[in-house]
Amino acid sequence: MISEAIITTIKKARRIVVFSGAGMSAESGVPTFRDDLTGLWQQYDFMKLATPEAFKADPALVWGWYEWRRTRLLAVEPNAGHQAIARWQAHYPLTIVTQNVDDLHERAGSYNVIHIHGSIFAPRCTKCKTPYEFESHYVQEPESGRRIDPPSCKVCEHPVRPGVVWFGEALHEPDLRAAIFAAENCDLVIAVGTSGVVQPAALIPRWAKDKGAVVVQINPSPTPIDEVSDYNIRMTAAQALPQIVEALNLD
Ligand code: BV8
Ligand code: ZN
Repeated sequence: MISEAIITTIKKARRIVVFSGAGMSAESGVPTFRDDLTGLWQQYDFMKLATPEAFKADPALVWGWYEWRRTRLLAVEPNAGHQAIARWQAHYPLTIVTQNVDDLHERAGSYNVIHIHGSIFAPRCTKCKTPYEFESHYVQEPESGRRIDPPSCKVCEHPVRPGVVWFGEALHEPDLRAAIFAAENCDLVIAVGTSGVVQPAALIPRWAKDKGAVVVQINPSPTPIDEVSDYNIRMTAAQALPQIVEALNLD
């Protein structure tokens, strides 16, 4: 049960930031990065695979991994946590800053989602940056995964790359600025489903706190965000968020 003190604090908020990580999508059946990589990628460390070096060394392995993740994402649905946030956003000024490269917030009905680590649905040319359009039909990649040569750009023939921010790459400046602006101008941050490890994203709750916001964390496990959070709800996203939105008596 979420305490009355937390609900009262949330009810007072007028400018809200929801900062989500992989745990937000876990109850939709999307493995978090803490879960072991499976299939072809079992023997790889996510941190080494999600890098420009890995793509340069073996583009087919990395592109195959993203296609495996993308096609599996097309087969899952937003969970009750995504839906609760979308309902909340229909009544309050609420900005979503997500580290997730999936589109589950949008598919639940949320809008203006800031993807600070990019999107798996927005590949682009490695050379001229032209966005690449996926074929409309898709075949879900086999469980075991496979190497797939990245497609070539339709404009300049160079290889296409996933539209995500890899480790060692700078975040897309406009997205980072929008996220910082939202954090520094809100009065409540809900940090949900993030291990609070990846920088600079993990600083978002701190930036908000430094400007006077209240920080509420939703995560079954402790994280470094515990150090800045005013309240910790030790529940999952799909358990806690519907309870919070229910208590707001929105409709
Ligand atoms: C940068 C897109 C500088 C890709 C991602 C050494 C060398 C190089 C860089 C570094 C280095 N040391 C530090 C760095 C910086 C590095 C970094 O932070 N490394 C850390 C990990 C040591 N950061 C970077 O490289 C960033 N760029 O610093 O650039 C620069 C500047 C100028 C010029 C050049 C460079 C870029 C980082 C972005 C990496 N890309 N994603 C892809 O998806 O393939 S990060 C990726 O991993 C996710 O986006 C996410 O951010 C992160 C995983 O974190 P979480 O989302 O928190 O997920 P996780 O699985 O970790 O945790 C899940 C949590 O949910 C857990 O706490 C769990 O308890 C909880 N949970 C589980 N189930 C539920 C739940 N909670 C609620 N409900 C549930 N049901
Ligand atoms: Zn090109």
